[in-house]
Amino acid sequence: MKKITKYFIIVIICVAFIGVTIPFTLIGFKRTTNTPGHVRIYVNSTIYNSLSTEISQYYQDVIDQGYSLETVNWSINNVTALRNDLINASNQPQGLEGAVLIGDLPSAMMQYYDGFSFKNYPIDLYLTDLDGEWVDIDPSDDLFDAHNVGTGDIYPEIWIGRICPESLNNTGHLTAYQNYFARNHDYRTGQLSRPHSQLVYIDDDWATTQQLVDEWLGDMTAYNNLTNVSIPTTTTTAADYKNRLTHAYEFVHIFVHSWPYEHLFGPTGDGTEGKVTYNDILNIDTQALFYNLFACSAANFEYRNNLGTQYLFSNNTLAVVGSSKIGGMTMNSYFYTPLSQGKIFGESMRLWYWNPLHGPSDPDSMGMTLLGDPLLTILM
Ligand SMILES: [Ca+2]
Ligand SMILES: [Ca+2]
Ligand SMILES: [Ca+2]
Repeated sequence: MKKITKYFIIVIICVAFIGVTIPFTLIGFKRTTNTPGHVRIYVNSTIYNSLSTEISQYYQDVIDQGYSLETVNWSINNVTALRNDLINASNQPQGLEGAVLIGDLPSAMMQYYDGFSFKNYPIDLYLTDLDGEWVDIDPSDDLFDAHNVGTGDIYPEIWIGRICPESLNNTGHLTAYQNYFARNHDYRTGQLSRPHSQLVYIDDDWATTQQLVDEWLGDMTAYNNLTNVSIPTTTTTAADYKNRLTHAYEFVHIFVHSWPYEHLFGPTGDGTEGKVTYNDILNIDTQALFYNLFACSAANFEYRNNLGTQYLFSNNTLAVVGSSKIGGMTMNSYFYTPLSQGKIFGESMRLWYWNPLHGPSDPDSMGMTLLGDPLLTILM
């Protein structure tokens, strides 16, 4: 019951903030295996040669992890072609566990009505649900309008993660790629590590009662060493959060109202307790390796200078989970428990989508996105 209570509180907050309504349905939970499978690494052809050293090292690191894989030099700017390639790969005898997208690779765009107007957002569920049906009622706009069971189901069969700094205009892209793969290798070889700990930072509207805070914390099942910052016992502000970004947590999970390019602290997202902009993330010496942003639209990776991409290509970051639209991750244990068992980020995210309340039929889940290397674990 408590999950449902939490759900309604979140719905009330979101309705008050942006005026949407959210249905939910009960679904089953899918099981999976632990054996490393087959992976495809797509690299945008425009950066393939300049990143050949980094790609070679990464390829070897993933082989060492036990996966079989192939690298694809990709040049078609058409997301349907990319999905068809994934479907074709999944139908081969070796199957397909997931894909890593390096560089500016195409994404599907979805349209929805938020109660005031139509909004668009990039939807990577299009590339992971390989047997569901995606409907574009008016194909001339290239915006999907509906997602149905089709001949399969609406749940993801595979996972993907994107590694692309090219939406940032304050960062050199080639250097950003090179630095990212350097620290990725460092993490995999034990040269980059943090105390196994998590900061859970909960701004006002997700911390209205201690019971609600306790429910959020109860779902943070990947770490025993939790630091919780939430009202009423502490003060949650932009200044305090920016300070804590310089502390050596392994994982930061934040709940805060946001636009794609800034966090807005304070009740209703009015920003009265300060803002954290994408330039702040660039300029702060951020220490964490992983982020989960319960921060509307922060992971809209098609948006210029979006926060999710800025976090990913800041100092030490390896992976960022967030939403490309209104919404964020609820029922977090379905993500964190697989992580705590050593499952990779991509598979943990895929399993989260199979949770019984907030899977792909929940509009607040449809924008959930993984930025960074989906093959990492928190136990490497
Ligand atoms: Ca359309
Ligand atoms: Ca499916
Ligand atoms: Ca606050």
